[in-house]
Amino acid sequence: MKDNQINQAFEYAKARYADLGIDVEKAINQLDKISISLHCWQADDVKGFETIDGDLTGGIQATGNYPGSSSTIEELRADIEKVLTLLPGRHRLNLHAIYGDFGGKFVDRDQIEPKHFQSWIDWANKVGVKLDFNSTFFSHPKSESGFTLSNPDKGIQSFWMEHLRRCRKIAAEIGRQQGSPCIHNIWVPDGSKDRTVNRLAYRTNLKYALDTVLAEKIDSKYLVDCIESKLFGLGLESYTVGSHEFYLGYGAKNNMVVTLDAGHFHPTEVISDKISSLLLFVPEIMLHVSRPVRWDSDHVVILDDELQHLTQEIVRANALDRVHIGLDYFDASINRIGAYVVGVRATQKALLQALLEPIAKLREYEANGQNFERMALLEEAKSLPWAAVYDYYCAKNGVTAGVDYISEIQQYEKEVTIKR
Ligand code: RNT
Ligand code: ZN
Repeated sequence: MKDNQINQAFEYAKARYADLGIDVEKAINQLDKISISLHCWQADDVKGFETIDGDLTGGIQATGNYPGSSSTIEELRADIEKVLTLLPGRHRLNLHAIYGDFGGKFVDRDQIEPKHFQSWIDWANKVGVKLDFNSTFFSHPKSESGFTLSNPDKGIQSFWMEHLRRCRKIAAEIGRQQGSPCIHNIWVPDGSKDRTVNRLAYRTNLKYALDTVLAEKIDSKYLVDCIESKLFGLGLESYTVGSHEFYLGYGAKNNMVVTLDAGHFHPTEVISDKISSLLLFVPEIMLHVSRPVRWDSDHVVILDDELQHLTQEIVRANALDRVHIGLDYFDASINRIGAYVVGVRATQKALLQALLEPIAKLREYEANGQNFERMALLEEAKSLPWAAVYDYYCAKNGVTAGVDYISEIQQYEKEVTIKR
């Protein structure tokens, strides 16, 4: 896009919004403060860098075989650096424990240490991103029975408890070195394909494992743990130990951050409506912004209605400082750099629209019982020139605006990823 087009459109947008009493510069400044946590696993279809090759398990699946996936730490870092050049704002990178720098050696999950992530910390510091972390309870022989932390076999359960313990230490060390708490997400795939007669037993085991490991207090200056529920997984359709009720109860009781993954609920159930409830009962929320499509919970995020409802709920609740926004999807059927950029930009656009909402007027209408007026203004707000504000925000940050990032990604594909 040409600079003068961007500027002209922005001036027009600014005036249109000013007529509604909205300050676009303020909205841009608010948007600029929101760091989105990019999931490292879109770059390589959730493979990671453990030396033992195995399939992706745990009821999740990346379908497609588009060429150019990263397969080394260097390639993955280069891809993320490329992605960051195409995004306005400062963002975070969300690592999984299997993405450690293991130096070509096999290091089992109950043996990992902060030193395996030191090169990540150094890299992140160099490129100016903060890191978040996830323990990895899938794609491992000891998770094949379907049960990790909830396993009735004490040996297997304690193996995973040790993994969790070590992941918390690693995340805390990341947080200490980066001077910003590292958010550590706990998701276990535990569940069963068919009906179980031991629902309570597995949940009791999971609660015991979490209670025991989380009892080891770590300063929240360094580490913030969060817990993620799910409805079902592939091959784990009948029962999930860590259900929504389980973790909502656990989080409310223990004052913990709860993770809401947009793809982990019934097809017509949405996480946007959960924000205002959870905010009353848990300290903070972590989001895994994703896009469910039928059985899959992890399609690339696009600017759809639910994404807009989600960001509207966060902004309307004045909760930007209590909701952490991370992405979680994996699509192996398209250019993976493109998948990141589309998802982050969609999320930013949804946030910007929410920040530009004429909320005072809308609330005034609602208080007066003027429901037609509320509906009409909500409808009009959808087509206000927010895209011009986003393009301007990109340009101001020295980032390609509009469709131009498509050719930049094609170029990177030609020069880098296709040669892998
Ligand atoms: C799985 C969960 C979980 C994973 C990542 C890889 O359904 O959403 O967050 O996607 O940990
Ligand atoms: Zn998730």
